[in-house]
Amino acid sequence: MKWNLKEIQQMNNRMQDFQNNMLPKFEQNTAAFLNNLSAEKTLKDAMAYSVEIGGKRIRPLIIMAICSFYNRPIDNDVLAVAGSLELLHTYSLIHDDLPEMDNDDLRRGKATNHKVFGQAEAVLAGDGLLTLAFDWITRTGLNSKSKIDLIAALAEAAGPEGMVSGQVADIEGERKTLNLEQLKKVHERKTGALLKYACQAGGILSEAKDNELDLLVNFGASFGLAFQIYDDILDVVSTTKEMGKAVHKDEIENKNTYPGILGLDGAYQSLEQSIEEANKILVKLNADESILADFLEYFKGKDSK
Ligand code: GRG
Repeated sequence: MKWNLKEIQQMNNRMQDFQNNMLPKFEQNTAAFLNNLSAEKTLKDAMAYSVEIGGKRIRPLIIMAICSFYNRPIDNDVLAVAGSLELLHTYSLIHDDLPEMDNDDLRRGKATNHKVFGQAEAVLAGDGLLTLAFDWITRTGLNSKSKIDLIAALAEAAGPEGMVSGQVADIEGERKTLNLEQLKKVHERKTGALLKYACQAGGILSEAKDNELDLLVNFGASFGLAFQIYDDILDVVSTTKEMGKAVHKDEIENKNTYPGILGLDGAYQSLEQSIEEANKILVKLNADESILADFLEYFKGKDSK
């Protein structure tokens, strides 16, 4: 397979239409909610800065795609739940970029939060976004069960049983050489947990049946794994300009990665396997020809093996 970054990053037309349709509503709603926040000006500015400088919005798009698959209208409740996940994800990026963690100057093509607002403000902007994420779910017009299910699932995904532990394991892993199973476990929590939650949230909002919710969560897990492998591959094969963040850091910092353990070809093979797993789950959901299948195109060049 000859992987061409430009082609890999090209979405197909249906996905492009979906994004053109969904993202303006999402951005408008999220910005309006943030703007209405009654908080210290610097805090509000720092929070809005990192959310509004962009990002692919993959997690909210997954939520909206699952709702669309179930013909659940993309109303203000869906937009709030999708927005709340982007707030939480953005908090994790702000904290990850801090000097005490990954020490990055560039994120989403712009200066990182602490470079613009200072370290204390960046920590607090992250704290604000994390807390606000849960607040936005409580303020929806959803029924109590859906709200509690969403809050519980988000807390599990983002908290010490999910992303936070993944981040700790990742930092500690830098001092040792991990095997593939150990690396997979780190990433299931660090990157996979929020992507799994995105699928779960879409299912909860759409009142999917229990067996379908299970399949959606499994899809999220395979998608999350593919997402991380792809992120590792892009760190090797892409440029800072293309990515909007520093690249080649994994090798310089001796990080445990899929290309590091398996070689670049091996990493591509693993990526392919995860995509196939995810696609098999979509078949079980009768969703393999739906917009959800287009998310898998995100990882593929047009000249796939
Ligand atoms: C600080 C608790 C805590 C967790 C940080 C998100 C994270 C955990 C670390 C980021 C480091 C990293 C590069 C992870 C790999 C995959 C990943 C989560 C990439 C960033 O997500 P994208 O690609 O970013 O969706 P955008 O900017 O498009 O939203």
